[in-house]
Amino acid sequence: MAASLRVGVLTISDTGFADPASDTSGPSLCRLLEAQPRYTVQTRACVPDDLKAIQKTITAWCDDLDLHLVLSTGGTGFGVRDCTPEAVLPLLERQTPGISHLIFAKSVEITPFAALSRAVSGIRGQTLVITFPGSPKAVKENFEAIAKILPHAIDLAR
Ligand code: MTE
Ligand code: CU1
Repeated sequence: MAASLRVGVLTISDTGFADPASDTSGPSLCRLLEAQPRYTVQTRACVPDDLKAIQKTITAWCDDLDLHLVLSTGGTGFGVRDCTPEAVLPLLERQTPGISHLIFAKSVEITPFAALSRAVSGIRGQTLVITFPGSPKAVKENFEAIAKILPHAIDLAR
């Protein structure tokens, strides 16, 4: 069997940070990953919608833990505190617009509200980083949109 793909799951949410029990997107994402034998959730965290906190965690996960994949949930919208794209973009050495487009294309087939996500994706070192919106529904739809291509994408980034 192919070696396990090590994943970090990061919830980005002021409310989730204040009350961890209110975070349903992070646990949903973990369940989706763990339902597939290839993925192991190696680390999980919740940070507020704070640029520095987001950057500190994702930088450490990519540079020190050498994860295959970092998936975040939340902070991609238009709210004043939403800063996930602004935090993640400067960390990416190469952007992967095709992955973002695929998620967007599949999502707008389901709901026009997908247009309200400013999600980004790319590669830092050997780690693929993808930002999902902050609801269990969006997380599931985003993950299903890229599930087929994800293992190959991860292989290519190594
Ligand atoms: N994408 C999918 N596939 N399904 C959804 O339900 N919700 C949208 C969008 N993307 C949604 C989606 C909504 S309503 C918002 S406001 C944005 O994601 C941003 O969400 P965020 O601020 O929680 O990251
Ligand atoms: Cu919304």
